[in-house]
Amino acid sequence: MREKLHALQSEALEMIERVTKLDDLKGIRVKFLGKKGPITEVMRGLGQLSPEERPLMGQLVNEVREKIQAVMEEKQAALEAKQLEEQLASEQIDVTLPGRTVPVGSIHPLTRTIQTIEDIFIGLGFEVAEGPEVEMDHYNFEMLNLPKEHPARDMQDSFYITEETLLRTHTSPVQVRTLLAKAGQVPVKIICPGKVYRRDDDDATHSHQFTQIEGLVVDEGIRMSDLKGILLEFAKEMFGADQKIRLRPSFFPFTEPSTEVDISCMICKGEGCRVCKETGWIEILGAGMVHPNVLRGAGYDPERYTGFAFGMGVERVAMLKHGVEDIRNFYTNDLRFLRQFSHL
Ligand code: FA5
Repeated sequence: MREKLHALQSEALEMIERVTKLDDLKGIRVKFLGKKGPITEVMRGLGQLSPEERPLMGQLVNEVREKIQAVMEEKQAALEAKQLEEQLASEQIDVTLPGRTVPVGSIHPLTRTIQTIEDIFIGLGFEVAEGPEVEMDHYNFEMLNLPKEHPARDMQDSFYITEETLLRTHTSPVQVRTLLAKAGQVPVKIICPGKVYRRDDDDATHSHQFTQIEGLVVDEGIRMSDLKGILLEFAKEMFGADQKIRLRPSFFPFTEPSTEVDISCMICKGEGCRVCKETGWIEILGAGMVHPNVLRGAGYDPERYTGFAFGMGVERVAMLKHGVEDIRNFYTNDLRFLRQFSHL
């Protein structure tokens, strides 16, 4: 038994000496010191020895086991150190390499235009309101003095979802929603940006889906001159101090009197071009004094309160501001176009 133990020790030490991988070292541990290994077997057999031999052999087994264990631990520490060294060498970082550039997106020019317009009106004391894009006929038309079968409904060719719901054709239903929510309180002074939808044929200045910003002011003593003053102030802040606006008489069922507002064309400086259809002016919004029927319908006494409202096309404003000749550029997501606005 003594010789067998010495032979086992030499065999184990020799194998440990030769091993180069941590996993193999684990295998050797199991082979020699595991539950089914030869050392455990010898320990189990100790009971069959004579009482004189038992303590001597017991001591020897322990010595052999401790020796193997000690050498093994030493080897394990050496192999782990070597592995760490190799890992560090292979993962070495060259800090002098140039960094990788991460492409950063930018805000869409229409979103930026909305933000700029919002900032201007917030500066003039307006609050920002919101309304749904899927709207009820009731708010989109009826409460705006456009009963069913009213011929002026043809001014805005609509996408109906059911007989009573449609994609809103303008942001004006938010006027009604705001007045109802305010329940007769004044002053009302809001703008509302949002997407609107019309069955218009797409061309350089028209899109079937576009963006409007509605404005509404209601209080005692609001006059047409307040509307003109606010819009001129907006035009100057948006386009420059020497900017001109032009009011043309128009018709909207929800305002009386009504007007369409043009801004001098910035692309051709009034000379006439494709965008302004050779007129030197470009229409950016419709406006007027809120019709008494609209005020009354929303619970405001038109004898006491008056107001003005406007609805502007954000794309038209962005086109003028940045000299964009075709509205479709905003929707085709050509990065070469969009990148021109990344600094805004
Ligand atoms: C209206 O939508 C009215 N709700 C505006 C209004 C509000 C009048 C409050 C009075 C009081 P209009 O259909 O003209 O009006 O559209 C308003 C603006 O939206 C236009 O001046 C134009 O700048 C823009 N616009 C209209 N149709 C299109 C289109 N298909 N594509 C891009 N912009 C458009």
